[in-house]
Amino acid sequence: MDDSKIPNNVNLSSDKRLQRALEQWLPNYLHWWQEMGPDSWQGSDVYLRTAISVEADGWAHFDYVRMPEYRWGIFLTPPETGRTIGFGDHAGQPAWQEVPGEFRNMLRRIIVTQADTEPASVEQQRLLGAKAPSLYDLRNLFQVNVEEGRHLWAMVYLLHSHFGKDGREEAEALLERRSGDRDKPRILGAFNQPIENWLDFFMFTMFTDRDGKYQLFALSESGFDPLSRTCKFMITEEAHHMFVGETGVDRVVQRTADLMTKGDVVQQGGIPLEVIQRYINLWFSLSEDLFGGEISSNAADFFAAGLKGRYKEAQYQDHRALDVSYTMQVPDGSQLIDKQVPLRTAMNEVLRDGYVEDCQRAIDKWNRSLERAGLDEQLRLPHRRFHRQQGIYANQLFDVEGRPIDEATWRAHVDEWLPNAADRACVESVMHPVYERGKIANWVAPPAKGINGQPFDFEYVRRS
Ligand code: BYC
Ligand code: FE
Ligand code: FE
Repeated sequence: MDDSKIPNNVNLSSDKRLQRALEQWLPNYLHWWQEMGPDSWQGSDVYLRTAISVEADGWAHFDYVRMPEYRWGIFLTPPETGRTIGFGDHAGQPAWQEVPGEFRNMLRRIIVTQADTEPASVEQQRLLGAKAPSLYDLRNLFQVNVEEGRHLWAMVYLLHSHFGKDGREEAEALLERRSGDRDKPRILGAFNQPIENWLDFFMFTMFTDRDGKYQLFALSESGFDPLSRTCKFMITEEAHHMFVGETGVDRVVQRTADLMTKGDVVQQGGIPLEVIQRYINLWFSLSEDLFGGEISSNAADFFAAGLKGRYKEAQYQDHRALDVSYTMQVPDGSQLIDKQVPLRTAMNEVLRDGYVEDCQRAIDKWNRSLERAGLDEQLRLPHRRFHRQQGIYANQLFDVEGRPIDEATWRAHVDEWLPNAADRACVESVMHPVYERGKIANWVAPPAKGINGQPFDFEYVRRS
């Protein structure tokens, strides 16, 4: 059995055609990684975890690795015997091991959309290594990057193994689109936004990777069993990405709070709290758009087909979601009116509800850091209608409280609500790289502990 090129737990060597197809995709992937992956650090030894199995205890192995030599593998959680479809029109029927013909296009589209976000995020984060606040943070960036690369592998495996020629073409196209490119952009909005600095990065891993968590949970309910099993394992890796974001923002807040108690934050080389707030407003709203429209026939079709469920579907009694409605506030001229819509068409909004609650939990945590520093100031989530570019609120303007406003009001206040040119310049001006062991940039507090039981002053990256 030769699984040496592509580590896997799917017995790849038993399917020679598939193995050959993936081995042909591998050099194209590596070429993409060299071109669009982390800039400058490819020859350095990085203290990384590599997935080696799916066992709950000990699926990861930590060691120094050069990123191009990272073993990107294909890991699905073990099959559950007798698994049935958990929701929708086919609830109770055996889960599909092969793609059901009638849902082939829908399923391919879901998988391609999921897949596209993974390399996009690596592209967006490509230049951050030049300005890392510490070796600890630099290592976390690269950990996130190689795992997003592995998530691309996870989806490409599904495309190659279940979608024939179209699947192989889609896998090639995933290496051809580029984040932010005018002619061949990535599919979803937030994945074409620039991540210019480490505050963007912490916000992205907090808010955008957290969309990933909710989407992966919804897909892990899928009646298409291989998709369910691959997403279940991706979720275990995703936890670290959100940890990087949530604790990253918290550490910026802690440092800012500390500087606030001593004097002027900008003069001391920190990031003012109102700037942090505006970055929250930006990345939260961009990430909310990733859930799609509030009222969506696609979402209803995905649910009916049994392809995409709700977050932890088992928490619900009724898995058909027929003859039930969901009430949402819908724009009607310059007013908002309550409207009842069929629950199946509201599935994007149901998923977003859980997401907003989860984000609020993190905000509360950051506010406790402000309280501990003895400050009265608080951070907050903007209203979900604020700054939306998808869905029913996209064609209207709303303030951070969610009140409808006119364009003149928007223009008068936008610089208070979203990062303005001065904010970006301010953040950029404090982003000096710190590559010395145990040292950290001035604008962020050190983490409470290191990675895998190592201290903060561990040599997480050995520069080549
Ligand atoms: N930007 O019916 P609608 C992650 C399009 S993140 C651009 O309202 P639907 C990760 C939509 O495609 C998780 N276009 O939406 C995080 C449709 O287009 P067509 C990624 C958008 O289909 C960090 C039209 O608008 N996974 O893993 O119900 C780092 C009307 O759409 C956007 C997934 O997204 C947008 N934001 O829902 C690394 C899971 N939103 O048909 C990784 C798979 C909507 O008119 N995707 N549109 O051409 C899905 O389940 C759904 O496609 C969506 C959209 C939830 C994204
Ligand atoms: Fe991912
Ligand atoms: Fe992620």
